[in-house]
Amino acid sequence: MLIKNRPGWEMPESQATPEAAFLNRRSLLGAGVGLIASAALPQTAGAQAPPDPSLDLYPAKRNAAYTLDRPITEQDLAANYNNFYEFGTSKDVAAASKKLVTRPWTITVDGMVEKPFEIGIDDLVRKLPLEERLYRFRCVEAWAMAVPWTGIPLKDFVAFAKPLSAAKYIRFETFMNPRVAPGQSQRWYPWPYTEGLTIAEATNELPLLVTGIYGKPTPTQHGAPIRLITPWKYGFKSVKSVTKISFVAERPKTFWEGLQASEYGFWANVNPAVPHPRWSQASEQVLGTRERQPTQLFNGYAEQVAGLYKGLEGERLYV
Ligand SMILES: Nc1nc2c(c(=O)[nH]1)N[C@H]1C(S)=C(S)[C@@H](COP(=O)(O)O)O[C@H]1N2
Ligand SMILES: [Mo]
Repeated sequence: MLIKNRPGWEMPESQATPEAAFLNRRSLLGAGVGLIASAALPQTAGAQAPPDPSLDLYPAKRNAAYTLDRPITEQDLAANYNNFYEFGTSKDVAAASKKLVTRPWTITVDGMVEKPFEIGIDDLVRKLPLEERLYRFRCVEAWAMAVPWTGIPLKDFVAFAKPLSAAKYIRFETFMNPRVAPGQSQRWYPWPYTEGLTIAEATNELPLLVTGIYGKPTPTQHGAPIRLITPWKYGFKSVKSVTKISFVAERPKTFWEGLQASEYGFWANVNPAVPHPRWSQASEQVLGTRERQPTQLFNGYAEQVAGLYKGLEGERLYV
């Protein structure tokens, strides 16, 4: 039995007052750490890493259908306050994440599809069009941001993958390499990180397979070279650095469910009225401000997604 000082799944940052977390962040930036995280920096550890081969695709055309009710979060703030447990349980993982080598990067598509296949990231981003969207983002820890993501609408990817009608869920899996990601040596976590959506959720207009942020290929700490973004769900659903996408019949068991199912469920839809067992979800700390804003049902995206949950009222939809 492993003895641990501080179980990672307690999401320690959420125990601090949001204000304290914010002030930490400011001193961090004051020390110049923000510079390390610039999206333009090469993503391999070597000094002379080649430029990102997808650079010419940025900035992608913005989809004007998605507008914000708040200012865009400052790029350096978003890039230096991350959850990426593969590289540590603090928010300060940007530098450590630079060890992740994102080229070549192959995504395996398997399970219930007409024909399983593998595709390289650079083939994928040239096969399916990228677009930019401004989305709110809400972590289960009750901090929030608003950023311009660039990516492929997940429904376009699903059509491309040609699932069989028996497929009911999609399972996403992060890379596994403890030599690069020291957090993965901590054996009490159910690595690799996995997440899942129903096919109905995945083919809704909102989820994006994100390859870029702030008009550039995403830096490693945001989940390069490709991650999921589901803006109506708590942030832990938005799995980073995906290497495998499987179409399956059964609901997949996710990383956070494996750690603490009572606190981090499969659905994880944002709802101000349903508290996390250890804190309220009624309001959120907006990164870069001293304000708390009221949390919105489905993080403000009820119009797009509320219909997905008709008939599922017996499920734990909001944890
Ligand atoms: N593979 C992986 N994906 C992950 C996580 C993680 O630790 N590992 N953290 C999740 C959580 S809790 C949040 S809030 C978001 C944070 O995304 P950001 O760092 O780009 O803001 O990533 C999610 N995706
Ligand atoms: Mo999160």
